[in-house]
Amino acid sequence: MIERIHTSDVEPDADEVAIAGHVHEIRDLGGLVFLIVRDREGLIQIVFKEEREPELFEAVQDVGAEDVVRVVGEPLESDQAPGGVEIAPTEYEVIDEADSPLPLEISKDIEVDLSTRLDNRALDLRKPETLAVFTLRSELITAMEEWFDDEGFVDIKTPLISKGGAEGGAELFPILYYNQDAFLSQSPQLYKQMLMASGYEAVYETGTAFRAEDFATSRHVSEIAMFDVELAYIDDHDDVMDVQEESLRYALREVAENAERELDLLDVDLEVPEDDFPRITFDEALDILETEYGHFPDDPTDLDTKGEKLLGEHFEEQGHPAFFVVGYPDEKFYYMQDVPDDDIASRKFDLIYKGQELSSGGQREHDVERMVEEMESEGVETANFEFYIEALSYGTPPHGGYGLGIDRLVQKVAGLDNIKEAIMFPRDPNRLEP
Ligand code: ATP
Ligand code: AMO
Repeated sequence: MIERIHTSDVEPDADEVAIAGHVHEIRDLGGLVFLIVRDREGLIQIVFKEEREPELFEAVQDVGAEDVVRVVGEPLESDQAPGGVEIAPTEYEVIDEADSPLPLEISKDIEVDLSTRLDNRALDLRKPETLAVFTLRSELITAMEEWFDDEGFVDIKTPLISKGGAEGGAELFPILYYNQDAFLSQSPQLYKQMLMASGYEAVYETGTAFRAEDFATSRHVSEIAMFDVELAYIDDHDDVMDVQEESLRYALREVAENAERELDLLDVDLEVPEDDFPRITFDEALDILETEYGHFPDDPTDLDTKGEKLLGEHFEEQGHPAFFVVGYPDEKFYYMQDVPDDDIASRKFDLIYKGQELSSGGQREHDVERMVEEMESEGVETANFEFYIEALSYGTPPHGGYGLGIDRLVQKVAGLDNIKEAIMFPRDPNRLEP
């Protein structure tokens, strides 16, 4: 490895250090050149003085923005340098030169539209604020996985290529699989459930789901990072919500504690929801919208974007950034348990976080006879689901689970306007590269 330390580890008055990174900024003041060098952990100032180091001073005249350089030198305390320390160089080397002009400014705080940023994503990803989003994202996923590992959940991987859709209705991307038609997976749901029948008891997957929806919103993408969970021997869907609530609280707490620098860079004051997440029925949700906001969703069986936002405001005012809506009347999917005489229409729930749906889940139907009846009444072609129906027919414990959109979680935690900012190389109906 090339010898170097991170800029954040440079202490004033330490012995000679070596750092390496991209040239973030160049300030030429005549007999004095300031280079601000950027690595993954931050920025550091290097001061080249003509009088003190004439040869290096001469060499640095040719430096360009975003060149990759390595500098060896003595760290000195300095009030005017970012981080309070600067380096007086004894060695300076350009490792690789950057072409110029750059299609996107990295160091200057210029508003650039999202589409230009995404067209030049590799450069945009260099910006400290963009990097902060992905450091935060990594922290969130690691924390989430840590919680499930500690609780004894099994880390699984389900196939991304399948013969049919998980939920039938949603749009699928067709692919050619050797000489037969297949689809990109829309959800690991059926496989998670099969694993419950197989006795795995509690599983999680950090995976990918594909949705061929034709959207133009700030919260939809075609390739989604999905955090899926399934657990067996539940009493009811409240057990599933408990798991989701505790794991999310833990992940947010970890990020609040470990990603202070990133939250600062993004100007986010992250509130960890320590109180129980409110759990309201769908009818109660409609009631709040109607009486408090005079809002009636167009489709009375679903919450619309505005409805979610208004409910988000309602609960945020009471100190609850996250809450569950339980029992959607339109979503008695064949796999959702529909308990006779239950006061809850179906055992499905959504988690709304900061005014946006973050996850969907519920208690599943584990009684195969009832499920097949439901499928037939919904007009689902049971022949396409033989593998699933069969897997569940040899004894299946009561179970439930959910899928959480990781990109939406990152979007909300990092305070981003658009979900695509939370994805390194996002896919939407109009974007297939980079
Ligand atoms: P899921 O599809 O998993 O339920 P979702 O958040 O996409 O998650 P939807 O029920 O599809 O949930 O959509 C929720 C809301 O998002 C809709 O009520 C609608 O207001 C809005 N929405 C969805 N698709 C579009 C679209 N193409 N254009 C504008 N708004 C949309
Ligand atoms: P659902 O279809 O609601 O549920 O998806 C779960 C969560 O995934 C996210 N999501 C999306 N994010 C970005 N762009 C999209 N196009 C998109 N579609 C969905 C949302 C959503 O809440 N099988 C069930 C889960 C389960 O019950 O286990 C499912 O996939 O955050």
